[in-house]
Amino acid sequence: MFSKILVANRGEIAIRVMRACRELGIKSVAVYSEADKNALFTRYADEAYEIGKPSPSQSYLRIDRIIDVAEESGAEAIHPGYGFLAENPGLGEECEKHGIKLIGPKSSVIEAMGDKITSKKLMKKAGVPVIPGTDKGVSDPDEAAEIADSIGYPVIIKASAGGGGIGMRTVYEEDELIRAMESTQSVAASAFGDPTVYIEKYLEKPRHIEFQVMADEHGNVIHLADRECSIQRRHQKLVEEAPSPIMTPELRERMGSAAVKAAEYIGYENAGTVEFLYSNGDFYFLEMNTRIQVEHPITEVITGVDLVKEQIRVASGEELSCRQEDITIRGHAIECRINAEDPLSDFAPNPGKITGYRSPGGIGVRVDSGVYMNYEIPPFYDSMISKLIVWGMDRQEAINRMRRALSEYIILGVRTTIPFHKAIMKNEAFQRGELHTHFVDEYRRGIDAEMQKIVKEDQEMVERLHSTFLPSKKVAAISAAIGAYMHSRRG
Ligand code: MV4
Repeated sequence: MFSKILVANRGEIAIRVMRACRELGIKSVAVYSEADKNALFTRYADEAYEIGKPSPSQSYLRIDRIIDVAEESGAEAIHPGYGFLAENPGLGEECEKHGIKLIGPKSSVIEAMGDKITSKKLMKKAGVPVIPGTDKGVSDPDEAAEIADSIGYPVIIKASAGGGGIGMRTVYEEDELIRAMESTQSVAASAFGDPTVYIEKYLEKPRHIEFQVMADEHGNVIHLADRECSIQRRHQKLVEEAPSPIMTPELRERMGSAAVKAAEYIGYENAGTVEFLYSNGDFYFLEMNTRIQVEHPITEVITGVDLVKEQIRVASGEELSCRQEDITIRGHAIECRINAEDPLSDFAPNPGKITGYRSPGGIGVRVDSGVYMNYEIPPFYDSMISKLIVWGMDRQEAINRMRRALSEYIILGVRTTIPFHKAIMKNEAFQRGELHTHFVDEYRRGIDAEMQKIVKEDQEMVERLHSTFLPSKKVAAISAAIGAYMHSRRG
């Protein structure tokens, strides 16, 4: 087992990884940008090193500096978290050159899954269902028209180097096809430096259902069930739940076996996610994410498996701590991503100082967060500041518990997505589990109206809170100082 791990990330995920390290008796090393001097994760780490300017390209993406810190501090392994370098094959290659273990799959596998045509081809060969269409680049307009005709409109043009929704266009009739191809090619060329596009049948209102997989370096692969991530906006997930409301033991068996087959076929190691689109009873491979994901806690909550500890164990060469038969699902979990964004102004980022903070608790509630009272959220990074995760015996209890936890959550000083989540939890279609990837667009008017009401009530509440509990600035300053101290205390 490793004795020291460098965490090449920031915010809540850096803390999540360091928590696993601490439980395993492993020292943790933080690397941080100038903008993150006062961030919680730099205090939580056993050692912390500044590596550059706020801009990610000058700090969190600097493979050379991160490797230097690993060598200087004597870290034997690097955990990349999600985002930043997590799916950059270059990090693994450099680690290998310096005799450092990267906690993740092999670079060649990350690279193969990063190219959508390559991954689709591999999955088809592995016998995993893929969306009808091509698994090769298409550039000839006549050929494109023929393909679209044979699969039937609507179709979708996708960039092979794309992902996360950039470089995609839907086409409803032949007239639009050529123009859509040209525009997708040019977007792909400028965004990814690769103009290759392919064509698929467009599924109109699919569900996004993904499977967590875990593989060791001895050929053992298991899945840890499903998550439904259909509640998203502009390809940013907002609410995730496990299991999917439509899952049955039979469907889980079929989709889970496909996910395991996918991972086995490509020689996968460590934690990964196989994404599917589900439509009208059928499911199709979409993408594979070769990292630990933001929403991993809901899987931990229903399976009881600590995925980050498991990542560290298998990276050190140990076998998986459990077999497929040992994985059982208990109850239901929901995660709400709390972003410093104004949901009433088109989710505009709203960084700034957190002037008041009180996180929810009680039975079945987990908060994974990187913030504390009086912390200033820097404007340079993504706006997620906290994840609120709840568990219930069933979906209804989880929803009720999430509503209760959201009502306890106090964040002052910045606008957050909490009102959006309160509105979603109250939405009747959500409560019925009628989810699809266009849910937020479809119910936008109702959600907006509900949010207006909630924000107004919250403002009145804050005014009452100030007049009853915080009559003087001094009291607020003292409680802020205690809060910051408690959060930065070492174990
Ligand atoms: C699709 C699709 C419908 N049909 N492919 C969006 C992200 C990108 N990586 C793949 N995406 C989609 N591909 C076909 N053939 C709908 C989407 C899609 C989507 C997928 C997952 C989660 C959210 C989404 C939101 C809009 C569109």
